[in-house]
Amino acid sequence: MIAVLIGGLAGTVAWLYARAEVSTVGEVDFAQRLSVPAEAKSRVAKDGTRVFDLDMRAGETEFRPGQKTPTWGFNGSYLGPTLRAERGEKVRVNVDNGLEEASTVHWHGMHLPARMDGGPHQMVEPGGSWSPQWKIDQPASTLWYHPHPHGKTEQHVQKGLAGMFILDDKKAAKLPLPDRYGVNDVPVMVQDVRFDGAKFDHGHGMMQNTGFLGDRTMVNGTLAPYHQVKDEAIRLRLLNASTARVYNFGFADDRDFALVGTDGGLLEKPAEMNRLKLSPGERAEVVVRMKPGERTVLRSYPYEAGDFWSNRFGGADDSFDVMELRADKQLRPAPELPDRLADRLEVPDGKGEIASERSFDLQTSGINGKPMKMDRIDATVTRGSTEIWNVRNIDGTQHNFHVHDVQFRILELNGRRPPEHLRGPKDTVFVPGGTTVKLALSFTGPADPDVPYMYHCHLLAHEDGGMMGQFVVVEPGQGAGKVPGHHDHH
Ligand SMILES: [Cu+2]
Repeated sequence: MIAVLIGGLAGTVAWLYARAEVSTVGEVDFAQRLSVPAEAKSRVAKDGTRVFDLDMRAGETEFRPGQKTPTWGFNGSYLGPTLRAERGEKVRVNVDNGLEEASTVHWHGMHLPARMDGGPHQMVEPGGSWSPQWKIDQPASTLWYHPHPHGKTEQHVQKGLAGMFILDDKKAAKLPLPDRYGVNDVPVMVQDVRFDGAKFDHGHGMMQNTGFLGDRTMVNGTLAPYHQVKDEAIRLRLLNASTARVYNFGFADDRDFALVGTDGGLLEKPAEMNRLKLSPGERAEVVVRMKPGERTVLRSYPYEAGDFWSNRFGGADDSFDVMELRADKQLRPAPELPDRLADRLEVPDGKGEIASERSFDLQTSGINGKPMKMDRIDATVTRGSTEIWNVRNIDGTQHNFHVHDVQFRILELNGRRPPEHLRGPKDTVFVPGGTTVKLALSFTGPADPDVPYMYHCHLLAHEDGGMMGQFVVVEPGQGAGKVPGHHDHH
């Protein structure tokens, strides 16, 4: 009897194991032109502030002909326009919530005051509005925006609420990098999806401990996309906008590409590579060179996630044909990349005074053994100080770590200097099983003892489940204030 049960269980596990691997390699027809999100319209107010309008709304999107999928979007039915501003500008975004439930808009990667951050303490009620404003004070970079309501972030992002926020600066604008938006400087927001008839199927698979894993990918909301390339070099602004899936990008012909930027801006110098891993929330700017008339496919390859179990049930064995690049018969010439992109990175190198060294142990059940609590401040940091944060995966499940408000430098990965793709400014870092990262972060303020910023796992089901903590930035000698436990949106 027991033997039959065990045999049956083993059979079920074997069946689930075989079924868990997903591949779309060689199966995608690339029949749809890549959709490029519009650049958001803005106006400049009398005081010089650049003003954007974003409204969250429900709608329907025809990803496949004749199939209307219920979705959410900003200023449209799915995803949102690309916001764009320059360093030194003041910006304001008028956010209107046209949904039937409360949500928020978080500016991922942005350095800004805590009450403008759009975390779970800045809920926007249905029919309500919110107008955060701040001054852009960080280098040119590829940031993004998405909701951050506590416990519901996965659902709100999956329904379609996400968009890019590109920052420019005068130094970066002078570099010979491809910069024609949508032509040779292209947002590539990658999401995995699964359909159940016309609808999205957001169910988590059996034994999948990282959250939702889809069976196919979209770029900017386009299934099976191709992009027509008109220049010898094209810059792709890669964003992993998936809720749990990690991508290991490369090209089907294994060509090299140049990594020029990470989450928070340009690297000191371009780095040639043929694989690049991005966990949810991470970005990378890469420049790919093309020859006239050729085609190549952006692919996601299997990677090592730690153990056998994570590899199969965490999606690391999966592979996807993500997007095809099709070069015109004649291409506009593009200059070689410069040897240097930035004089110095605006992230601390860990060599100056360190005010505090902290540990963050990651487990699905919570960070440092505690699930998120809205009225508990987990860390109080002093404005103007630099800290070292040691982040450790202690449960073997794949996680990553995202810190609001700051860009950090990864000093060490498992005790060693990190590889090139982790040497730029970062706000999110992949921390698979058995991994420790040592980060240097500077908190430049402003101080606000009453409103916290978040740090959390950006695998959204983990974040929603409590893998999140809160920190406040205070003036020297000041303590943390009181943070409300509940938002008043009943
Ligand atoms: Cu996690």
